[in-house]
Amino acid sequence: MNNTKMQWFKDAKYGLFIHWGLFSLLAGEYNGKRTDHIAEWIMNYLDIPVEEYRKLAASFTAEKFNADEIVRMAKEEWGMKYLVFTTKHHEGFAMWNSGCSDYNVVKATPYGKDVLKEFQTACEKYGLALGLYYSQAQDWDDPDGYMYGHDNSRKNFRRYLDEKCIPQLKELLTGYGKISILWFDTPMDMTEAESGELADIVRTLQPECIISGRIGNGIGDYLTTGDNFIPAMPLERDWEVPATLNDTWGYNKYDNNWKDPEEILRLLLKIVRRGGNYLLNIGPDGQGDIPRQSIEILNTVGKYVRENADAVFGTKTTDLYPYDLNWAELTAKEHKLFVHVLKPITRVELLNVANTVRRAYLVRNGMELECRSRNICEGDPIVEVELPEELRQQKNYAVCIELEEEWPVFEPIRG
Ligand code: H79
Repeated sequence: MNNTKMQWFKDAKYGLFIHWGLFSLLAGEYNGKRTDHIAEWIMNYLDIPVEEYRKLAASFTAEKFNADEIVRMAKEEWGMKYLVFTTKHHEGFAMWNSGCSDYNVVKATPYGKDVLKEFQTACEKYGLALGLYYSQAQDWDDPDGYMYGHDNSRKNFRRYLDEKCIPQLKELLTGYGKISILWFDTPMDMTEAESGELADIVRTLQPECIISGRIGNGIGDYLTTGDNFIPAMPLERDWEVPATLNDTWGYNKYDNNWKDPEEILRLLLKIVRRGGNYLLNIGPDGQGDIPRQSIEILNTVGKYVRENADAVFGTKTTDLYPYDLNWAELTAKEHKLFVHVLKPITRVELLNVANTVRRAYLVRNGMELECRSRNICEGDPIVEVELPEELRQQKNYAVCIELEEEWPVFEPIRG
């Protein structure tokens, strides 16, 4: 893989996924029936007829939508480096002014503005890389698009590709400035030739644009893990975890199963430690308003990420530390071992770390901390950092231990 092209992605670590479409208006409920599955699948799951579903567009007024504010928060409050927006989800509705399908946000809704253009403008203003989600195989509106759980055998998928998918892909890659990621999803039964055809279009029109693993047939530029699934160890290739803050991507007013911000922070650090990126989702409601709980979670995690940016960004994967620490996550870069302290502790004790330590400090303000390396009575090496009284009651801070050696040296457990 061309390393220069992937470099920004390797460095980015943390991004914002935005699921917004006509499904957001239903908010997990249609004709008194609720879905207990991911809410953007409601058309499929509750078998809503195309003509009925299309009527939703008439109530898309998006009075609360503010792309500038969402992107500002992502960049300035949440510490994120890129954004991926659902330009067309499986429902088939285009969130931009598509020339080849009037079933789009400009031509079919009272809102009438190009949502993607608004995201492009905001991303350029704040310096966030812009990625586009595009459901390339499933299209529940087009008679020839795939639909999971239905008989697709008599469909003319080629016609859908030629008349909708490929023309729309070209619009997305030529009308909205620099596109950093084309985030394909659910390849279904697409052949390697079909996936390759889409990849060639991306690579011809925007050679720097990277392609998500879900283009299918193993030809993406990086691996996309299962939704909300986190690899247990570093992987050979670049990778990204797409994840939700509750149990849905598209807005569902009945889903209150919000994750704890501390859990999200721990998962972010695990992912970063293992060399991946975390693409965290928000699902604005039908008006374009972001659930308050999402904002609160991302604000909390964002404060930590911004205060401890040196311990998150630019870190590299290293050998695995042999002990499971329930109070900390570790990250590292050249000559630095970062200890992310996630529970109150009396002192930092890292058994089987065999480095010579130069100094230690609190990442958020540079405060010097007393540290040493020695051997305990069983003979194993240990690195210790003393914590002042006020830190002992706290959690969620990072300590940097500067190392004589370039990388942490973790000794195996010998017992
Ligand atoms: O965009 C998000 C999801 O809509 C999409 N990928 C993320 C990023 C996705 N597409 N497919 N899947 C996720 C797998 C979904 C399977 C299921 Fe279902 C959908 C399980 C429950 C709803 C299909 C319908 C099987 C049972 C009901």
